[in-house]
Amino acid sequence: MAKTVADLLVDRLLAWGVDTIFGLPGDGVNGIFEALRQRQDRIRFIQVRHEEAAAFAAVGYAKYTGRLGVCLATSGPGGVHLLNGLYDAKCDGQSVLAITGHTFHDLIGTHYQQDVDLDKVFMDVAAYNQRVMGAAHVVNVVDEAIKTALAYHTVAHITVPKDIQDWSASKDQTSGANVAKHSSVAYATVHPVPPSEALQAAADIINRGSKVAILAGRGCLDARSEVLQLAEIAGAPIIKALLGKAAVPDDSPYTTGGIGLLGTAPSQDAMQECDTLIIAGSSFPYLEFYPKPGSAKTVQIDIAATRIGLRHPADIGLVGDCATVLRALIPLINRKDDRAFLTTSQKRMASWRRLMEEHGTRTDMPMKPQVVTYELNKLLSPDAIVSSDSGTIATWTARYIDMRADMQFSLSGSLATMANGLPYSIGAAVAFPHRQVVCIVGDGGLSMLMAEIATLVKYNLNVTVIVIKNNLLGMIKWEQIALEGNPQYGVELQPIDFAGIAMNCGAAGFTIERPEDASETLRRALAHPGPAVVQAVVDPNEPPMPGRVTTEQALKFGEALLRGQKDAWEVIKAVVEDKVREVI
Ligand SMILES: Cc1ncc(C[n+]2csc(CCOP(=O)(O)OP(=O)(O)O)c2C)c(N)n1
Ligand SMILES: [Mg+2]
Repeated sequence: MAKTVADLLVDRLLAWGVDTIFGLPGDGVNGIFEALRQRQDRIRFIQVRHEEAAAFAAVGYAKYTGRLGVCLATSGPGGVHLLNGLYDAKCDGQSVLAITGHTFHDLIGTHYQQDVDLDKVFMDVAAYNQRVMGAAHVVNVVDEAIKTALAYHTVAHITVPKDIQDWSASKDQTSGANVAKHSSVAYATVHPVPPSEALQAAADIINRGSKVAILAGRGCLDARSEVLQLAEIAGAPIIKALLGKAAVPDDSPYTTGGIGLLGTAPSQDAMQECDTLIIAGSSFPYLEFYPKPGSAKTVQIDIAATRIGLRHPADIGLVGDCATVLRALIPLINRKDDRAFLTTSQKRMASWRRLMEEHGTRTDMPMKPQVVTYELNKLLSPDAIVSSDSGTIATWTARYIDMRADMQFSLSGSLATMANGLPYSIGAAVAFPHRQVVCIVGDGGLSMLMAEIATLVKYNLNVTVIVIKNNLLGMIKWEQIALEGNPQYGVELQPIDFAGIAMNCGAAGFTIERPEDASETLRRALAHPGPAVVQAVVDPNEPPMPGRVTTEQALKFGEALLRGQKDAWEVIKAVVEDKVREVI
């Protein structure tokens, strides 16, 4: 029997090495599902409960494996549901291929059922975006889509009208111009090496600096030893953007941890005091955390030429991947004898760690959220894969979960969406069934895609979900109070029994309410074979204070309290207690 367009599509995915697809079926992709059914021994279909989760799972898969993530959704609503996850891929530079169906090819544009031109809908999110027109077209289009996603670390999308999926290759009308088998799966990666003059100019800047700092981002995830070597030679503290959290381990004496509102005070101090900054593989977005323009000479390394000078004026840009560029740059750098800048950072980091320990070991009731991440940190495996969501949980995760050995971490960095954490962990656990996978999420974020707990159960994925339950869209509460000076509004959540939901889905469910139970319950949950959900009931008034509070933030805080913030006294108490702990 001649192959259908769908057969050709799936065979070509196989030829590219695709072995996993996340998605949800529908009548607009039934042809593709039949092709997948026939090849299920070679390509896994992971069925999720919401297409947004399929796209997030594909992003998680791409982030943790470095491979192409693939998601599949039906025409119309299924495709529309993918959108948020695809933007997450685009914003965080992940190679993701989205495949969707369309309505019958000869009814497109006639208000027929599910007649949504997803290729038009995805025009902004997808760097490659095509409608398949027949059997002679599909292979070429798949090749180009995958090459674009891989080469530009971004999103590609192909949509196939449902009837065309069933068209037989032998009956296809080909144009005379298309030569069969002209396109291939050969893929060559780009390895630019900057010219030696640029490397020397960058080295001169670094050699002249007396307070050198490194901002390491996602681009350094594969350049750990090079970044550490550079830090050692240049006597430079390594400040980590959140997506670069796993670039160097947190127990390294060279790192001051994260930067930004959820970062550390020593990172912020190093950033403000340095006279030379090396930005390596990061486009950390918050401009106010960089040194004042003009105050630090800056060398920037990035794989994308367009990102040089994007957030902070660069004196020299070096285009290439961080490992390659650093290997070429390091021999040109003189070892700095003056280690004062580094040792100051190290001393500050030691007191920051004491402060974190102080917060993490609090015994108050209601339990402080930091207690959960502090205890969890001690229990994670040296190769654990951790994901998180946007919210105050990102702060507790950023500050308390240390990267060690081969651990990996991600969240939605530039899109900063909620609800990605659980699906990311699906992508991770499918790719690495024998590693510990943990997601740390908020009650707001988890409730958005809560049905994916059933996906964990369906595939018996070894994922531990830690939900920090403050019955709040906590981050927004604190933004309203501390950044806007307004009393909180619209942020309270109807409480959900997540442990009960988990058990009703067939997963294990645990609850922690008391700090003294945290360690033991987390240990049991992590040891549970298969999916487990731990709900940790925490103090809704614990603020995710920045490492350094600005006067403006303090004033806004006061303003909100005066203007009728509810539980004002509880809020003041929590903030004052945190502040007192900082100074004693
Ligand atoms: C999809 C989406 N909607 C809204 C927001 C805005 N937002 C950012 S954090 C947050 C609150 C998150 O609440 P929760 O998951 O409970 O975490 P918490 O802050 O309470 O720790 C909201 C609403 C967002 N980032 N993404
Ligand atoms: Mg919450």
